[in-house]
Amino acid sequence: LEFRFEDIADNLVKGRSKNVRNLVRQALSEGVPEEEILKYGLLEGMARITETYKKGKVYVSEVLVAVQAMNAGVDALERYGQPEKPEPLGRVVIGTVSGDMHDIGKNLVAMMLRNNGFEVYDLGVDVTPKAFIDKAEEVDADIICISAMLTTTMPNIREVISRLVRQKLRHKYVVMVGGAPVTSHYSEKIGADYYTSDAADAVDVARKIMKEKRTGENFA
Ligand code: B12
Repeated sequence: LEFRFEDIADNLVKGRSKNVRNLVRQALSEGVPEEEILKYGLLEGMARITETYKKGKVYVSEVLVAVQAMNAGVDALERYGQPEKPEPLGRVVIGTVSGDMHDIGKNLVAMMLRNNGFEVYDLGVDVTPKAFIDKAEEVDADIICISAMLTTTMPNIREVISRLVRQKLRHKYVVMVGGAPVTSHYSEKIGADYYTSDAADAVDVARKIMKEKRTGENFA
């Protein structure tokens, strides 16, 4: 059977994880670029379920099974990544802030970074400032990526930064922030280093950060 993006989106909306996983694998084996599978298949499906949810036409439980199917698809994409892993481009600690359970966007950022040569430590959701920092110290991270999806949890990004400052560790890490309610203005206001609006930009910025870091070290 010929592969169609439509089938991925459709199965995602219906929460059919197994079908989504198989379709993603099929697409990959047929050489369909990862970004296209993500954009026209998985994200298209997410956009549709979000739309119907907003109109009150489906229950949260149905959104949750769709989210599971989304994660199954992302997982299939991720496992396809190159097996021979050379020296990582950089180390990233990523998570969603305290009180916040949203992880789809954060997972995408983690996956894209991983598939682009970064070593990624994903702490999951509801991550305390202490947990972010302890992990960064433990793995000698270069970048701390913080996600927040609610206006009520967005201030918790600032808590991570304040704690870094208090522990006199702010200079050691580049802080990149994102999530639906976050803006570049807010990012600046709370003293983060970078804001990016999507996973692809996050990769570009992370690459740039590492390039600057290496150049800096050469001159130091
Ligand atoms: C799916 C969803 C849920 C799922 C989450 C499942 C999961 N595992 O993630 C469930 C049903 C559990 C849920 C619960 C809630 N939700 Co909700 N949810 C959404 C929804 C529909 C989609 C979010 C999503 O995944 N989008 C797809 C991804 C790909 O996009 P993204 O997350 O924005 O990520 C991209 C960028 O933002 C960026 N990015 C994200 N993180 C990071 C991090 C870094 C470092 C970088 C660089 C970039 C980056 O890159 C990503 C990829 O390109 C949004 C609506 C919306 N329009 O956003 C509401 C939404 C976020 N939820 C909302 C609310 C209110 C809630 C609840 C409080 C509802 C309730 N009354 O119970 C609870 C809160 C639970 C909690 N404590 O966290 C509101 C938030 C309003 C606000 N301004 O605060 C929204 C906006 C819906 C709305 N319009 O009311 N939700």
